[in-house]
Amino acid sequence: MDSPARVDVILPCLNEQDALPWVLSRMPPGHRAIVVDNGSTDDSARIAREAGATVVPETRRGFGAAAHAGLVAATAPIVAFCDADASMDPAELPSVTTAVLEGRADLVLGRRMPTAAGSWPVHARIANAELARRLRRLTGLPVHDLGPMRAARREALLGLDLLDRRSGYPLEMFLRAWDSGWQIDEVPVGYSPRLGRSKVTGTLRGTVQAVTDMSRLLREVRTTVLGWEALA
Ligand SMILES: Nc1nc2c(ncn2[C@@H]2O[C@H](COP(=O)(O)OP(=O)(O)O)[C@@H](O)[C@H]2O)c(=O)[nH]1
Ligand SMILES: [Mg+2]
Repeated sequence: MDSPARVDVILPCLNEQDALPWVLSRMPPGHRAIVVDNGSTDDSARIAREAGATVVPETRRGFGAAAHAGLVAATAPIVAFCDADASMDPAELPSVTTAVLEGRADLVLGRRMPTAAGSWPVHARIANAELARRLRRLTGLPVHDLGPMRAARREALLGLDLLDRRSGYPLEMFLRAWDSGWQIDEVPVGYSPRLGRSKVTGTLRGTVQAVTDMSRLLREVRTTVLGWEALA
C-alpha cells in the first residue's frame, strides 16, 4: 500500500482537459492531487477522476474560491498549490514543499522563471514585477513574484482566515502570513507556456480583475497595517 500523502496538492481547474493528463502524471511521491473543478464545461472532472485525483466541485467562480475549497477539503498536514494548466511542472513541487515539511519555513513561494519566450505575457510580467517591488518595500522581504505555486501547513493557512475569493487570494495569503510573522521563503520554479486558454492574465478582463483585486488588498493594508505613504 502507498504511504499516506504528506502533501495535498490543490489544483484550481477551470476547463483544463488538455493539460490535466500531463499535470497529474507529474505528481512527486508523497504528493496527492486535489483537482478543484470550478464549473468546468469540458471533460476536466472525468479526466481528473480517471487519473486517480480527488475531485472537489466548487460552483462559485474565482481562483480564490477554487483554491480555498481545496484547502478546506485537504487532509494532509502540508498543502501546496499549483496551476492545472501545465505552465508549472508538479515534479518541481518538492523544491517548495521540503522546507515546510522540515519545519524550516512557514510559507514557500515559487518564483516563476520563464523557460520559453511565450511563457509570460509581457503586461502580466510588468504588473507582477511592480507588485513585487511594492511588496519588497512594504515587507522588507526579498520577494520577486506572487506566483501560484506555493506551500504551507494546512492548519496554519486556515488560521489566516483568508477572505478574497478571486485573483487576490495569493496576495492576501502573502500579506496575512507576513503580518503574522511567518518565515516566508522564495525558490525558483520553471514557467512554461500553458496548454489551453488562459482565464486570467492572458485576457484583458482577467488582467483587469486581477489588478483590481490586488490593488484593493494593498489599499486595505496601507490603511490597516501601515501609514498611507508606505506603498506609494
Ligand atoms: N481565472 C480563473 N482561474 C481559475 C478559476 N477556477 C479555476 N481556475 C484555475 O486557476 C489556474 C490559473 O488560471 P490561468 O487561466 O492559468 O491564469 P493565468 O496563468 O494568470 O493566465 C488554472 O489552473 C485555472 O484553470 C476561475 O474561476 N478563474
Ligand atoms: Mg496559468
